[in-house]
Amino acid sequence: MLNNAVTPERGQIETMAGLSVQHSSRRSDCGGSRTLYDGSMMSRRGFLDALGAGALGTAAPTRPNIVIIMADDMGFSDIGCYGGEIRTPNLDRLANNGTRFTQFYNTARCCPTRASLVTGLYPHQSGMGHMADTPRLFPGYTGDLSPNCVTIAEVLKGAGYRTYMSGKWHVTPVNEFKHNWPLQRGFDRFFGTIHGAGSFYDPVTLARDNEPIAPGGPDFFYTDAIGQDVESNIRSNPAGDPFFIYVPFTSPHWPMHAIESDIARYQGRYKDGWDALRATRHKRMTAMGLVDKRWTLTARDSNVPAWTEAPNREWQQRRMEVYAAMVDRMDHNIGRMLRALEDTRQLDNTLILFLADNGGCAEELGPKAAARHIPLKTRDGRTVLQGNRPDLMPGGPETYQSYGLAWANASNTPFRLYKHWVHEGGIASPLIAHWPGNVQAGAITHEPGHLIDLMATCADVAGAQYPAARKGVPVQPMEGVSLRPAFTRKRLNRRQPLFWEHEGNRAIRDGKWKLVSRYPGDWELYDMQADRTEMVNLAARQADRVRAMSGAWDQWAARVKVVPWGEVAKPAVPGAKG
Ligand SMILES: [Ca+2]
Repeated sequence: MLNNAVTPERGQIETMAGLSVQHSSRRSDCGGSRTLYDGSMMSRRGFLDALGAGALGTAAPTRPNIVIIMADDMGFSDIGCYGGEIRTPNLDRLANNGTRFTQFYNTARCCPTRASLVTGLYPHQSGMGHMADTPRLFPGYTGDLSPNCVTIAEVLKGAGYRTYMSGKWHVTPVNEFKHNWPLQRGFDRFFGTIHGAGSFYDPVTLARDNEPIAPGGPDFFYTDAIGQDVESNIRSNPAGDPFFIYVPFTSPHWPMHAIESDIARYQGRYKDGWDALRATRHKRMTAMGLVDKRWTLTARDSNVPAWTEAPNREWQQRRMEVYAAMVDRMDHNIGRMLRALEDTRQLDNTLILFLADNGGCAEELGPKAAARHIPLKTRDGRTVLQGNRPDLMPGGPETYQSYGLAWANASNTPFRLYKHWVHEGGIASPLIAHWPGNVQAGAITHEPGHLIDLMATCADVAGAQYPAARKGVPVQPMEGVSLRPAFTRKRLNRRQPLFWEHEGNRAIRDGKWKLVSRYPGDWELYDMQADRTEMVNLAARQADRVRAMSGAWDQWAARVKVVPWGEVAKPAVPGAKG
């Protein structure tokens, strides 16, 4: 068992920003970072740089820039290089010149994924066992980044990196306190939203650095604004200083908002419906080597009608057209970043990672979902007509709809279930790694990876030391391993299974075996080599394996402070919504 927290050890140095780093080559129990040079000294210099007190431009030129780009609520099969028909030439280019992971995992939901990504911990260890919007008194469910964790930005800043973020934060509650806003969590600059959802024309909680701001001119569109900010940061970064940029787009999370000229590109593209789409994507994914021929395509969700029997088919098509346009626009802005990297001659010295925060989202939006993120009026004064109403075509600022269950089912081809669940449809994500000369071009790796590995990967490639303490508070050891070996088709050095818990849904992945349950259901056991689409439950036939794996899950759950969902979901205040 891993320790939950490390205590300060001899040989630590307290940096000026409050992080303690170690002289020794002590590793985290799960692998941790390789120290390429004296991390403590570099950390000290990095913080001096960040404070403007050190010599600028002294960073070693070999340290790569790191850019992590994330989509929001996007299925495994949506982008072109993962079998989708959506036009994503820039992501496809990254895939052609980089490596695609077929078994990379997120944690099924916005807040837990973001917290796990930035801290290298399981969500509950970071305080984000559930959502920032529903804080609870349990330590793993405060809905706010814990004091005893560090972010990738804090770690890389300690190694002399410039740190930028453009996009959705969603790891601290929206209130008057800003203690866990990006600038208080290691970022030099921030543009984006603190909350988890919002209009693309008028996003709620928009901020620059530590101050709320209003959207720009009448043509403001959030996806473009994020791309513009990233481009600006790349072009204005001081020459010679390595940078870390975290780009969590909100696309294609609902509401289905897209620019009309983008939607037009997909007009009629979905006239054959979701059944044909699932079959076509599955065929393409199999031909690409992303999906094994032995895996059966899951059946259409039992709550989805056959396309030929579906009502409102014009409206249904439009929902998916808008969704595709949202992904298309995100890709367009990724192209803008790539051009900026090329223009500044940094593309070859930049590790780019692209992933999604959870699988396709089956949530249907009702007409009365009053919420912080839904504007009452458009910026030009029209009433916003919220909810999935077939009499209203989505896309414009006066609409507030989702693409719904049937299309999410297609997004997650060939898997079953969705965002929220930890079956493959909820947690399987594309992961593209691009770094010329360091990541094999045009390759596919089947090594399982997880969000917890991104901290270890960043620390590894940056030569940064993961600290033992932050502001005098011991920091938990990171949980993941560096993905770097898989960049050149080597095995990862993982010595622990991977684990999940979200809203009572549970899973453990150990080698080829996955034990998974859908709350409040029983454990199901799958052989992921033979059956990654989770069609043949082997639990009854392999009771010993179920017992051993469920026991390991129980130990993990106790260690990372998982609380039974029935307890968590009880109203925090009598009478409040649970
Ligand atoms: Ca999400």
